[in-house]
Amino acid sequence: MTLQLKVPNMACSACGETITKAIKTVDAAATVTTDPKSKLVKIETEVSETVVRQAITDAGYSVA
Ligand SMILES: [Cu+2]
Repeated sequence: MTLQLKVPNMACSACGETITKAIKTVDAAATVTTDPKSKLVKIETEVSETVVRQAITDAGYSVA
């Protein structure tokens, strides 16, 4: 499944890396693309959106 989430407080590519790592802790096989300009995070994953949202939140970011 492909998810597209907006993370307004992803300010730079380092934030994107932190978010990518957080998602990979819940799904090591996930493909994550982050764009700090558009604040969009695209995730190709087998886990549920709820789990991905929780991982991002736990890393200190908010999902719109
Ligand atoms: Cu940053």
